[in-house]
Amino acid sequence: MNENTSPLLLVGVGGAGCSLAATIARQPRVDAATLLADSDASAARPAGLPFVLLGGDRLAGRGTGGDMVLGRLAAEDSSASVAERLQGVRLAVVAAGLGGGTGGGSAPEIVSQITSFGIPAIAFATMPFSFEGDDRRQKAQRAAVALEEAADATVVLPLEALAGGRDATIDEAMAKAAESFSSAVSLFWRMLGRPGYIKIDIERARRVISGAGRGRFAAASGARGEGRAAAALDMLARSPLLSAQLAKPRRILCGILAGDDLTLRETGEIAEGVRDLFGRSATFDLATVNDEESFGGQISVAALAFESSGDPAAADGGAQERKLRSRQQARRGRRASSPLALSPQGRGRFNNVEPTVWNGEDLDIPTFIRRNISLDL
Ligand SMILES: Nc1nc2c(ncn2[C@@H]2O[C@H](COP(=O)(O)OP(=O)(O)OP(=O)(O)O)[C@@H](O)[C@H]2O)c(=O)[nH]1
Ligand SMILES: [Mg+2]
Repeated sequence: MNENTSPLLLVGVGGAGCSLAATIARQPRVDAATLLADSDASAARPAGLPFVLLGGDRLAGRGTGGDMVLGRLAAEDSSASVAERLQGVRLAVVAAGLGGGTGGGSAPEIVSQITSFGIPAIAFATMPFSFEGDDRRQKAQRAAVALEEAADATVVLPLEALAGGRDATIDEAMAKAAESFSSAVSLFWRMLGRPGYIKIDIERARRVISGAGRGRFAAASGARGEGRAAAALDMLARSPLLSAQLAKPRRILCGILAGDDLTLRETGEIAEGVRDLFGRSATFDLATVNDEESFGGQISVAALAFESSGDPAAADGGAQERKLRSRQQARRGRRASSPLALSPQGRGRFNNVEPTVWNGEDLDIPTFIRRNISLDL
C-alpha cells in the first residue's frame, strides 16, 4: 500500500513533468511525498522516488508517441496505482510539460482521479517553446483547457518566459526553464510545508486552492541588503511570468520567506506591494515562512493570483463540487433525446476545441456520461 507520510503530494506526469517534479523534490526541505508517472519505461528518471508506469498492457512501457488520447487512456488504465498513493493526502500539486502525449493526456486524467477523492489539486504546467512548432502548441492549448477543467487551480507557465533570454542554447534554455520552474514551485511548496508567524497550513491552503481556477504566478528569490523588501517587489513586478495578466484576479496568495530578521515594516511593505501589483479588490492571504537556515539575511516572495475567489465552503475540493454539478447536468442530459447530450451548455470549455475522438467516442465527454453510468448522489 502507500507509505506516504506527508499530507502534501507532488505528482510529476510525463517526461518533463517527472523531471520537474524530481527537481522540486531535491530542493532542501521540501517536505512532500512525491510520485512520478510516465508511460515511457525507458525515460531516465531519478532512483528512489515512487514511480507508476502508465498504460500497462496498452502501451507496454513504450510511451504514447505524442498521442494525448493514448495518454488519457493510459492514465485511466493505471488509476488504481495512483489511488494507492493517495491515502492521507490532503493537497496535491501536479507538474507536467504540455505538448506531448503523456503530460498533455494523462495529467488531466490523473488530476481528475485525485480530485474525485475530495483532494484539491493545483496543476503547474509548462507551455512549449514556440520553436517546437504548431502541433505541439495546439496540443498544449487543448491540454491546458482539460487541466483547467479537471484541477481546482491551474498555473500555466510558458517555457519561453521561464527560460529568460533568447541567446542561450536549447540545452541551457531547458535547464534554466526547469530551474526557474522548480524554484518557483518550491517557494509555493515551502509556504505550506514550514509556516512562520502567519500560517498557511495545509487545511487553509485547501480552502484557498479549492475552486480557485486559472492562476498566475510570480516569484522573487534571494533579495538582500538594505531596501531588500523593495528589491523583492521590483523582481516580482519584472517577472516575465506576469506578462499575461489575469483579467481581474479575485484571490491572491502571497508567501514571504525569510530568516529571523524579517521586520514588520518589510512584511507590510511586501504585502501592500503585492496587492498593488495584482489588484486591491482581490481577497488577500499572506503567509510567512521563517527559516533562518535557508533564508537567513534574505527575502524571497511567491505570489499567486487566481481568477476565482474560490469557495471557502468547498474545503472538500472545488473540482469535486464542479464534478457534482457536471453529474447533475449529465443526468439532465440523459433525460434529453440524444444519449450524449451534455446539457444546454453543450461542451462547456471544450466548445472551441477540436474533439478528442477515439473509436468513435468523444473523450472530452466524461467517461460516466459516455458509458451512461448512472450515479445516484
Ligand atoms: N523543462 C523541460 N521541458 C521539457 C523537457 N523535455 C520536454 N519538455 C517540454 O515538455 C513538453 C512535453 O514533452 P515530454 O515531457 O517529453 O512529453 P511527454 O509528456 O513525456 O509525452 P510523450 O513522450 O509524448 O508521451 C515538450 O513539448 C517541451 O515543451 C525538459 O527536459 N525540460
Ligand atoms: Mg515522454
